[in-house]
Amino acid sequence: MSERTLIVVKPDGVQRGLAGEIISRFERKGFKLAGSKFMRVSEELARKHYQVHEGKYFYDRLVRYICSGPVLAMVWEAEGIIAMSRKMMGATFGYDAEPGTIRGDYSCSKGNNLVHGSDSVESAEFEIGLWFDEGELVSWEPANEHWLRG
Ligand code: YYY
Ligand code: MG
Repeated sequence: MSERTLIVVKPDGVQRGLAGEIISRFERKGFKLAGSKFMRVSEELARKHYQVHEGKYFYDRLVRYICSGPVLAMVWEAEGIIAMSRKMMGATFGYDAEPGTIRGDYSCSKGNNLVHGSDSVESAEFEIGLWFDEGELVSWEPANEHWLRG
């Protein structure tokens, strides 16, 4: 069963010119892109997106951070993508994320961490519905599907 996840290149990832690198890693892994948009995040969207963290000491800072510059929001698809993409992103902050992961390779910050990825099927469904309209998502068959999923 194919699964979808929301991946967002956060403002620091965009400003540092790492959007292409992050796309490239997911693309080469064999994930399928289902939608993308380059956008500014409204405070309303940020607060809803991070509602599970409401009340935590870092919540307001987190909302300010995701709204602080343009982001690249994407939906990617593959069987098991949520677990795989979380491994590829690494631990929450780059200072303790493993080398070889996106955060481990490109960040040593204790506040900015380049990328967001949904952490469960339920959160992916909630987040994709929040960020994208159904009509913005594309279903398609990559020509190399047979080699990727064999
Ligand atoms: O899913 P992930 O991004 O790895 O971490 P979460 O525990 O969901 O936290 C969301 C977001 O909050 C994280 O990307 C950075 C920020 N944050 C923080 O600023 N300080 C913390 N102690 C924990 C999380
Ligand atoms: Mg999370």
